[in-house]
Amino acid sequence: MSRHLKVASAQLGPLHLADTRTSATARLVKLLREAHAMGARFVVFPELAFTTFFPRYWYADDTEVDQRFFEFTMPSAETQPLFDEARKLGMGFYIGYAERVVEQGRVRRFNTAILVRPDGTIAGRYRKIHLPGHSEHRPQAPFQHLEKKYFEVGNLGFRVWRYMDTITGMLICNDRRWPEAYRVLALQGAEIVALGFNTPSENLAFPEPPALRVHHHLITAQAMAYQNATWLIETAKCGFEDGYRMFGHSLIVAPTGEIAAKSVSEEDEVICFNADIDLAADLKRNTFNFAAHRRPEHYRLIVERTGAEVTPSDEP
Ligand code: CDT
Repeated sequence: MSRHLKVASAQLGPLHLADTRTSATARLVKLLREAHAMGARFVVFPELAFTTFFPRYWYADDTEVDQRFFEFTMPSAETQPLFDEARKLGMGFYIGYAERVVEQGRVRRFNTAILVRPDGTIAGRYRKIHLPGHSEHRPQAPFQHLEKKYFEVGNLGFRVWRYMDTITGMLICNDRRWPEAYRVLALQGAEIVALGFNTPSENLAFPEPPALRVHHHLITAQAMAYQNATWLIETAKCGFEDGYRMFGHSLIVAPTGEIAAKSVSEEDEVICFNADIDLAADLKRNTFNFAAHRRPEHYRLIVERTGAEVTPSDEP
């Protein structure tokens, strides 16, 4: 008999600077209940789900940033109601937040996601590895993308966990543009990849039609799910946050590369699908039977070289 898990993506509309963690948590609890009413047992919430997408703002003072946006503990008094409600409903969830920790006597800040079991305990933690944007203030730009200022590169690698009778891995936002991240999860047997995102509708680096940005989001999601034979749940925080727009298009993608469900708004919205976790079995036994077909001896450059170098062959 094949395994099924009813999964949901709980998209958040905008969170403004004036919004509190308490009000964000109340919205997350409402979405959790909605997902439960739809029959879902696992819910994926967005990246940095308790605050506005603050890397768009320059703050010189770390203490202010810590107080406004970073979580010193998870859960905290303000975020605890989400954990309590999930435990009451017997639901697992993924959620992203700005994590401030002291490790070996040093303050460290990460863009983090956790996987929480239906009993409220934390099964896994992932700290974002691909940090987009810049670290210096660009006062001329319409907004900032300061992930390289506010966060360190994650130090926990790409991992998967036994979770709700599946093998589940986590990624965060920009990771979805990098095939290497998914492949490392797939090589550990990932059956589900959960990912939250905040993607500005406008490209800071060069002019790009907003529709093309959505297109890139969709084609990467479909390709990554198929090429790695995993279910993929990608959840947006979106809409106009204090006037800065981010797109929605939260997704549940099957291992076949088909979009099983997609959000239609840029507001709080739940989408849900009863995922057949074993749908990937044929792909994993055949087309993407890694053991039979991968040729890592020819992939060495992937780990030996970071940036592209023009190195044409002298041989015909
Ligand atoms: N949050 C995050 O990582 N956002 C980035 C924006 C980069 S613009 C190409 C993303 O990849 O969606």
